[in-house]
Amino acid sequence: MNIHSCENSRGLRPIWCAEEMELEYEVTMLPFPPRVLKPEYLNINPLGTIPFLEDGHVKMTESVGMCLYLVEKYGPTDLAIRPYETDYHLYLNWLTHADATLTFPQTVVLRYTIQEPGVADAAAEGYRRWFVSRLKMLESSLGDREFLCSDRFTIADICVSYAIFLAKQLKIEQAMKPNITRWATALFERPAFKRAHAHKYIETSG
Ligand SMILES: N[C@@H](CCC(=O)N[C@@H](CS)C(=O)NCC(=O)O)C(=O)O
Repeated sequence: MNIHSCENSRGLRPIWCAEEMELEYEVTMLPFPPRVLKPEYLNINPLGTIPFLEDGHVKMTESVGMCLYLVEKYGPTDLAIRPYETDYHLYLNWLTHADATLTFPQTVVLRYTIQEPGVADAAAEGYRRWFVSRLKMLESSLGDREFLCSDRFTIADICVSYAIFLAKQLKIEQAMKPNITRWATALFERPAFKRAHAHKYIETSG
């Protein structure tokens, strides 16, 4: 299995998941954005996005889908919640919320503050506020629990906490609300997260 990724990207989700499960996998680290700095990567993933997971005939472009793939294909693992568990609906909701509600506005902020600064400052500011206001559910849900579902660490924590990791990279300080900060700080102390985060891109000549 090979996961193509860039530093600090959503590739952290499947790599962190693979580390928690102690799976055998390889990582190919790329410069960001690979579609510009490594155009040959488009032969592997025509979208040019990262992460990209290859596992035999399996090819995937969605980081949340990759985490689901890993826990279902290589489980059983407590990182997954089963349909008969009380919090199954929360698990599905958080996994979808992670990208459909949280990282979607962050992508606009990233694009117009880092990749194309000055082109759409109002959009960047608007989506920054949108993102912060969409954190309400996360902050209130974490008021009385250590993890998002079923009193244990799952891929819902991995997928949602990436949005907080990215908020830090984007310097969206308003995201660091008390419950979110307590939860995310503990998650990012996990050895498997640290191992995932340790993958770095090394430039080679030629
Ligand atoms: N929904 C995809 C999004 C993938 C995506 O857009 N990744 C960003 C980085 S986190 C990317 O590849 N950006 C490169 C570009 O825009 O060229 C996922 O969750 O994996």
